[in-house]
Amino acid sequence: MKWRNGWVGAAALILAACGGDDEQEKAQSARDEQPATGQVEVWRFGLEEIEGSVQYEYANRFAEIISEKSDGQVEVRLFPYGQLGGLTDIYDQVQAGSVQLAFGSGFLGGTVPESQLFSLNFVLTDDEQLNTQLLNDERFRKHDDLVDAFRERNLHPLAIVPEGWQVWTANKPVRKPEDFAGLSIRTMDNRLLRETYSAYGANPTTMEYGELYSGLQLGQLDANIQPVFAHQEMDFYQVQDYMIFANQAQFVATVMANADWYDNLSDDQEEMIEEAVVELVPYIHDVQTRLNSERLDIITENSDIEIIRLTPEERAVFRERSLPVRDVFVEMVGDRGENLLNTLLELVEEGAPETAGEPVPVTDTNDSISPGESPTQPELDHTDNATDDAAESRTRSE
Ligand code: 6CS
Repeated sequence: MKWRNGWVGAAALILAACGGDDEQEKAQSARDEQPATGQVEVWRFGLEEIEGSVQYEYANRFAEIISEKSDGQVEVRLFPYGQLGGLTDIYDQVQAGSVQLAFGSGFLGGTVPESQLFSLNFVLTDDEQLNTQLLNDERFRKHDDLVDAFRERNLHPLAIVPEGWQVWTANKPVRKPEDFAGLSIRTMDNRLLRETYSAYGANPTTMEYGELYSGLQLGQLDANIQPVFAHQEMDFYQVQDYMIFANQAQFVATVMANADWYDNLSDDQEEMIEEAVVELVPYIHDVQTRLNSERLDIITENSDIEIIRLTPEERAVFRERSLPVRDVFVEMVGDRGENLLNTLLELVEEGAPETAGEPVPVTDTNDSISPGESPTQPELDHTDNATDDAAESRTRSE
């Protein structure tokens, strides 16, 4: 299905216009879906992405695992992007409990400000596989400050899902901050991203995901930031001339549950969910690397888009510009955010996940991890990324 007409945005507006009554109807219909004794229980899972995406593949496998573990007593029903309205409509609905589970990424910053941590650039390592492990290390994934940040908004965080590098596209080449001058770049709706791209010299502009193709096509925007699979899936690459790999950040989404709903699950059900999200850590890493690589092939076969890969020296210039934004993050979200940032930086420096689910090996090819094998210590080389950051921490100015 192609989304270039931006009708998701229209659907979002219509849903938003329906307001509270609509929310109540959805909550009622969700209650109606719950079983009488002996019937199948339905868990509704809202996605920020369409079928064929990383989030869809994750949720689909999650549904299979839950069905198996519950002997068919629980059906996880997926609601791909557009079916529940726009991005913030999804978050509203999981907070209200009309949807029990949902993904939340960049736009979630308005609901859970601490989640903007995942938007900071040059915090993680250059190794995607290691990043997936670090983010799902229990010392981070179950950190009290992360859990509290979500629970304060009636949400409960379950898993952290990196979906690949955030890759820039633009209608002119970008190799240094000066090249961003005058470029209107679309960011997801959070202040951290706006601060970051202002620091890079661009003009950040927020726009709903479903309206983005039109925004690029009509020239309202000059540049975009997405993982490769999304540039292809949503046709964005067709209206851009350059694709720039700076490896400055992963696209990171969280899987979250309505907190009241989660608290009322049986111990067995909570355990099923925990086992599923642990099993999905290596699974989704494999899926995202495969999807992003396959979709890059499609993009290069079907277009003349020029691929630019920044050199370490070029990346270092952007990294330097990104560092003060860490202080903005801490100013915005306070001690909780600072603790989380420092925990993540410490894990990055340590580079050895304690419990990213099953022990996760680092393979030679660096493109596949699987459960059940002993982890090996990776040779870390974060010369221009984050190893030097734990010492530097966020408080360079202190
Ligand atoms: O840019 C966005 O708004 C969306 N991009 C992706 C890859 N997933 C969801 C997110 O909302």
